Amino acid sequence: MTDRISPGLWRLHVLTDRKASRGRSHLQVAQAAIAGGADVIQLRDKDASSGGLYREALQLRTLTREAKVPFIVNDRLDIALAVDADGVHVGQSDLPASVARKILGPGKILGVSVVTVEEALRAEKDGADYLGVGPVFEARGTKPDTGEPMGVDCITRIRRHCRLPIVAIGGINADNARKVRDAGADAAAVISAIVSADDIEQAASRLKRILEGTGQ
Ligand code: TZP
Ligand code: MG
Repeated sequence: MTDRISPGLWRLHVLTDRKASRGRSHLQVAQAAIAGGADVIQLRDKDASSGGLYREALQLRTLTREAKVPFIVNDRLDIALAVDADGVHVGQSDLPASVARKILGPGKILGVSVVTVEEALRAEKDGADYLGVGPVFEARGTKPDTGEPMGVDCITRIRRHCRLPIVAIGGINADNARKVRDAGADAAAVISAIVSADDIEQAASRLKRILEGTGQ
C-alpha cells in the first residue's frame, strides 16, 4: 500500500485526461490505473465546468479513499479543498505555490511544476512537497502549451540542486521510463501512455514495474 504522505515513495502518477481517454471517464481510467498499481491519481481537466469537475472529483475521492491511493487535483485548489483531496498540483502560471501552501495548510500535499533550478529552489522555499519536471520528452497529452522537450538533463540539473522528490513528465512511456529514473527522477507522471492504452491496467502495471526497477 502506498504511503499517502510520502511523495518520495511514489513511482507512478497517473493524470487523467478526458480527451485522451478514448471515451472512458475519469473514474473508469482511475479505477483501471489503480488496479495496475498507480501510486497517485491526479485529476486534470481544463475544460470542465466547476460543477462538473466537482462531481468528478467527488467520485474520484470516494474511489481513491477506498483504494487508499492519494488523490491530487491539478490547478483547482477550490475543488481540492471542496472534496478533501490529499493535495493540489500547480504550475508556474497558476496560483503561486506560497499562496497555495498557505491556503492548503501543512497537512496537504503540494506539487509544483518547474523547469529551471531557480524555479525548483523557489518551489522548495514556498512549501512544495514534490516537483513536476518537464516536458522531458515530447508531450502527447492534450495540453497545447507544455513547451519544448527539455531532455533528461533537466532532471539531472535539478536533482543536483534540490532535495525534493522529482516527478518527470512529458512523453513518458514504457520505452523511455528507465531513462528518467536513471537521470535521477523519483517518479513519472504519465497521461497518454496509460489513459489512451487499450488496456489501462496493463499499461499502468508495466510502467510501474519499470519505474520500480523490477520489470522492463
Ligand atoms: N505537463 C508537462 S507535459 C504534460 C503536462 C501536463 C503532458 C504529459 O502528457 P503525456 O501524454 O504523458 O506526454
Ligand atoms: Mg496548471
